[in-house]
Parts: sequence; C-alpha cells; structure tokens
Amino acid sequence: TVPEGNEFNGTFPEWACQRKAKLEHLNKKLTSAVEVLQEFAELRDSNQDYPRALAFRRASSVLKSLPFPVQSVEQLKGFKDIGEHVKTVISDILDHGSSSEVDDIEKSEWFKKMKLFTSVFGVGPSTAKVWIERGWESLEDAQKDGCPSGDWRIAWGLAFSKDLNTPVCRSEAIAFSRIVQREAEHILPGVITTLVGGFRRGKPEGHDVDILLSHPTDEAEIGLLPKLIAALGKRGLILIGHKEKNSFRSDILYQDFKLSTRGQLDHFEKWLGICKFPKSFSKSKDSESNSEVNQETSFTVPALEATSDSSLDESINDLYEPKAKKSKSSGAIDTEPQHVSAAPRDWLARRVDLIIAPISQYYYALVGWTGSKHFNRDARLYAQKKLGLKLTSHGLFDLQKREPLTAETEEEVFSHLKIPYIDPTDRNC
Ligand code: TTP
Ligand code: MN
Ligand code: MN
Ligand code: MN
Repeated sequence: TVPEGNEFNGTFPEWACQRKAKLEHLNKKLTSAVEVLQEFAELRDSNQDYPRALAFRRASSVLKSLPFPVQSVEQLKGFKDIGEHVKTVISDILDHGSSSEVDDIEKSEWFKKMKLFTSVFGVGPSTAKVWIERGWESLEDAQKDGCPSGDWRIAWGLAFSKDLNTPVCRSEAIAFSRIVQREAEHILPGVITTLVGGFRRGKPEGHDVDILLSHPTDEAEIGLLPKLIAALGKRGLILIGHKEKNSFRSDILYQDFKLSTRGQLDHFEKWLGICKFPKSFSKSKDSESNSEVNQETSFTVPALEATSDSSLDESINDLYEPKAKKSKSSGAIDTEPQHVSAAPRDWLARRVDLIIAPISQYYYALVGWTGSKHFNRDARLYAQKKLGLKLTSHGLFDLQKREPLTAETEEEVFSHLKIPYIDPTDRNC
C-alpha cells in the first residue's frame, strides 16, 4: 500500500537534525534534481543564506529521510518544507522521467562554467563570475593568466586541479589519518586523532580529508600543529598550506547570535592545505571495494594498529623506513606551483584540513566537523528557535545565563539539544 502523506507526516520530525538521513535513500532521482535547483540558486545569488536555495535544501532533506519512494505528489501533502515549486518538479519527473527546468539548468553554459570554476580550491561564486565576465571558458584559460588573484589557494588549486578534482577514496583518507595519528602521537602522547567530514558520515569518497585533533588534557594541544606540519613535511607529505591561529574569544561569545547560523566559520587553530599522497594510498577499486577497511566508517584512529590491509600497511610503513625519501620541499615551501606540476610523480595532490580543538570544545567540534553542512545549519537554527541556545563548533551557549553547556561525549551534545542521538552515518541530510 502507498503511504498517504498526511497520515505519515504527523510523526515525521520537523527538523532535519532530528531525522535519520542515510547516504543511500529511496528518492535519489528526486533529490539530485532538487539539488541542481539548489546549486543553481546558490551560485546565482552568491549567498549561502539565500532563502530560495535554503527552500530547495530543506525539500531535498525531507525527501532523503522519507521511508518510502515517492510515487505521487499526493504523498507529499502536508510536508511544509516541500513547496509548490518543488512539487511541480517532482511531478514532472514522476510523469515524464525528467524536469525540463532542471535539464535546462544542467545544459546551460553558465552553470557548467560556474561549477567548473568553483571546483577550484579557493574559488567561490564571486570569483567564478569574474572569470566568466573575462570570457574564460576553461581552467586552462585561468592557468594562462598565471596566478589570477594572488591567492595561494587558487594558484595551487589551478596547478593541481586535475588531481584535486579526482575524488579522494576512503583508503587514502584512512592511510593518511593513520600517519597523522602516528606523527601526532610521537609529538604529543595521548593525542586524539579523528577522521571527520564526509568520511565519518560513511561517504565512500570525498573532495578532501578532514582530521580533528585534540588531547584529554586541556591546553596540551597548544603547540601541536606547527610540529605536526613539520613532521609531515619531513615525510615528504606536504605540498603547500597555511596555518590559521586560534581566534576563539569567550568574551564575545554571548554577543552575536547570528554567528551560529550564518556560514560554517569557526575559530579553531587549523591548517588548510594540499598534501602529497603516495599513489599507493589508493588501492585498486575492483576486488577490494568491500574489504573491512572500506567499510570502516567512523573511528578515532588507533595508535600504530594494523589496518587489516597488508598492502596499505606496507605503503604507510614505506614512509617510516630509514631510507624513505625525504622531500626537499619540506623546509622551504615554494609558493610558485607552476614548475612542480610538470614532472612525472608517484603522488597525488590532495586537499587536507587539520583542525585543533581543546578537549573542552572537542565534542562540539566533532559534531560541527562531521556535518553535513545542512545538518549543522539545521541544528543551529533548531537550537536557536526551539531552545534559545547558540550552537557552534565551539559549544552550546545559554545567552541568558551566559554560560556554556559542557559535553564529555557526542551523545551529551545531542542530549543537551534534546534530540535523540543520530549516528554520523545518519547525518547525510
Ligand atoms: P567539507 O570538507 O567542506 O565537507 P564534507 O567533508 O562534508 O564533504 P566532502 O566530501 O566534499 O569533503 O567540511 C567538513 C565538515 O565540516 C562539513 O560537513 C561542515 C564542517 N565545516 C565546519 O564546521 N567549518 C568549516 O569552516 C568548514 C569548511 C566545514
Ligand atoms: Mn571533507
Ligand atoms: Mn565539498
Ligand atoms: Mn574540508
């Protein structure tokens, strides 16, 4: 029997952060169409908070959590997040197999160029629009210009765009996390290293590797990052990157509510950059795609533990042999990428984010850096509207009492928010 929307939606949680949203769901065809409309709205208006894009995001988030495949728009009656525009698109797809509105967007040169240009590290919608106005059609056009803006991210992002636009697979993320754990443990025994971002949500691949670091003793983490970067550099793993200082200020915490819902910016000490991943990190995709390593979804990287995959262990261990080649680029990092990309090489350029959080903020940082982006946006809005609390990656703050609600586990973050614990793999809303 086909579920009726209005008999079901009475029990459907109102907020995305209260619902389970797995990577695999029953309405992929519909959500990918709605996400085209969302992306188009975001690119056109260059404003992540633009209500049109947000409306599409909310609609696709509902579709991702539905326990049945939508067969008729009647089933969507009463879902307040699915408006008339989205219903028209859905009925077009249900009736004709596609939506002409979505097809037209996907075919448009402007959309294709915007997607291509914003795929470059450091290039957002406003830069991409400038490039289009200059008449640039391809990444080669931008490369010919040299370093178009003086931004190191764009210069290096362009020089390695081919590598960086090839998805990072799970085995690469795990191999690199284990090396980060090993080096960090050597510098700071007891360090906590966690692979976060899309990989913690169970995604098989991603656009980068996000790693969150902390230590059970508050302030022990201070000074770790520069040493860690130097150690990774010594192993020949660093191509280019920049450190950002911790800019968290508890004195302004209780002033600005907007900070929590606008954007994803936080104030942690972090390193954003591009690493050199030996090609041996990416295992052959065919026979081994179901191995244990690939199924491991959410973990804190154990110290010096076997990966249950001997070939991956070997390639990690190669880096630790005395004869391991040490890159000269580790000491002084060249800021001119052009010549680096020419020579044949045995590594791939990969985007890496390393984030340092004090333990008092760690579980909030864990939730924030696990995402998804929509999960964060929704949870932050929910906290503000329903609880009068300000949620960020640094904590949950009671603006009246002017005090933080501390958490010593991820579960505790959810219980402070008065929502059932949602597994990371169910946060793909
Ligand atoms: P991303 O790496 O941008 O996204 P992702 O890992 O979800 O997806 P992808 O596979 O494309 O890499 O960010 C990781 C998570 O961290 C994201 O879900 C939201 C959050 N985040 C912050 O909290 N602060 C930030 O400054 C950024 C960039 C992301
Ligand atoms: Mn990521
Ligand atoms: Mn991304
Ligand atoms: Mn990232």
